[in-house]
Amino acid sequence: MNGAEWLARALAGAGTTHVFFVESVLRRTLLQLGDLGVTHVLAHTEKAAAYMADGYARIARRPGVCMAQSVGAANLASGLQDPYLGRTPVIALTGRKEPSFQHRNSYQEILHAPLFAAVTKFSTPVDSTTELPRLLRHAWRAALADTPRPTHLDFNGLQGDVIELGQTAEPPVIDPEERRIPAHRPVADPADIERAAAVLTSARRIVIVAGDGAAASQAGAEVLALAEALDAPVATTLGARGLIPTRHRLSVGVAGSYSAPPANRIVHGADLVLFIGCDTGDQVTLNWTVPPPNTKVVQIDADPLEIGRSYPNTTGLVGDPRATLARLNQAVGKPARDTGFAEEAARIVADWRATMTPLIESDTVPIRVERLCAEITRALPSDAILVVDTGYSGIWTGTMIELNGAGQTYLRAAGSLGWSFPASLGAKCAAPERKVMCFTGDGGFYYHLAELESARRAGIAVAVVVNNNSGFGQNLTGVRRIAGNRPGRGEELIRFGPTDFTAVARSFGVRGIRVEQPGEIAPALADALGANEPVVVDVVTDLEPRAPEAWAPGRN
Ligand SMILES: Cc1ncc(C[n+]2csc(CCOP(=O)(O)OP(=O)(O)O)c2C)c(N)n1
Repeated sequence: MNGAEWLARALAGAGTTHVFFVESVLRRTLLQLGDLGVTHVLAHTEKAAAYMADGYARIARRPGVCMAQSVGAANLASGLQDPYLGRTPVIALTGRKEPSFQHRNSYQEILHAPLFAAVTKFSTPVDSTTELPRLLRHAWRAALADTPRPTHLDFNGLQGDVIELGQTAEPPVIDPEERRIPAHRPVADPADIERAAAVLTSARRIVIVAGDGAAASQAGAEVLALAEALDAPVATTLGARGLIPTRHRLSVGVAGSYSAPPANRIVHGADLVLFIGCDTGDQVTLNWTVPPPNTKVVQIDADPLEIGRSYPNTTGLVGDPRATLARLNQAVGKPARDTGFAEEAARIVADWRATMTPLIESDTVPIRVERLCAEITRALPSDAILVVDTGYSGIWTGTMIELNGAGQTYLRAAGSLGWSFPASLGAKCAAPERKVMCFTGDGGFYYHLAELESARRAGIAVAVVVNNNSGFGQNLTGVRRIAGNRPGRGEELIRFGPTDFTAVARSFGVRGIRVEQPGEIAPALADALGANEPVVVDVVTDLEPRAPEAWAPGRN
């Protein structure tokens, strides 16, 4: 068969239900995919197509595929930064002009390899169709292996057409076993498990910090079982928000720089920290101050390179978090525990929650974001997917929205402003039966407004909640710090709007609901979540209120 048919059959056979692209690329393949029942979602920018594939992959737990022609490759590569940092298996397919066009000032084309080097685990040209099966299988395997991350195939032909037209005799199969994230579940060495169990049971003030790797491993039940056995409070990374029920007596919330005060205070007060599938990077550790650098650590990670990366005093367990925890839980058993630390942690959390109650219940106008978050908690169905943007959108939702730890999924941007709206569209494609809500600031929403048209055309029913405060709210604090205290100075760097996003939505044929009064939030959310079409809920808020601020060592 020709390369187009091979590729379409191989992708469909691997369980791919949607691909995301910008014309003009792999036209024959896309038509074949359509014939095989795979939906091709035409996006308006390559970056959005990459984000859609990212959201898709995280929910489908299989690689997400995005495509662009040669001139779109740079845009597509820029969209891979977030899945690279977020550890998502996205497979990028690009066209590249034929060898006879190289090194002679070709129109529209620069070297692709350097663009993809920083944002992929594996990137290679595909020069002939006979090489396509081997290289796609490798790109697929590499995207899923160990730490999942994007991979890239650069097809011969401006639109990949040379590869589409050539012939291959290989069967159109990527992997005889359909693999999902995590592709493998190795269990740590039994001797290491016994050693870790002994270290854990002999420590008194233990805190668990569960990370995105624990979420990817779907280790929530095992984390909770160990926490209960050890009476250990559980903090999470932002990406693992909702791994355990956020209202559980042992849940202390998100730790690090995007957090409310309790978690950092409690992690900092521990004698021993158990990191589970957690990268110990600057965000979750508040620049390696929470916990302090010489803290005693036990760490479970599928990637041996992560063990002790930032905390040298570490006992390591190399293995899949869920599979390894299942054994560790057996080894730990039900030891007698001093419940003092867990009780102290619960008091810190309860005291903080009490300070938030008036804001959560606030009836003031402009609407308080704490109130908006509380209404979202009430509105989210028990199996909803919440996709959130970076910056304040991450902090507000990660500190103020409660999740049930049993069916609800929280996806967050790994740092790129604007990621959440296209990613939420991909997430909905992967789980049409679940309700998907996107939470974004107006600054984030502006990036990919054009995808409102894609959502309407493709019938992707996402409820988009815009925290519309007419500016880059998160940056107000930083701008003031630089500009000094003169009223208004520096605000021109971060203010824009006001914009009525319901009018914007309507112009794309999408329904919008404007919310200006607190009492209007609940009916608007119910309406948007109940709809079988995309709906924009434009919530008018104020730039001024500050999101919860992380506790840092040395602070009261
Ligand atoms: C691609 C990119 N550019 C810039 C930033 C820096 N940044 C982080 S949050 C933020 C402001 C977010 O504003 P908005 O989405 O309106 O949310 P708000 O803070 O107002 O709630 C900016 C500019 C970023 N994270 N990503």
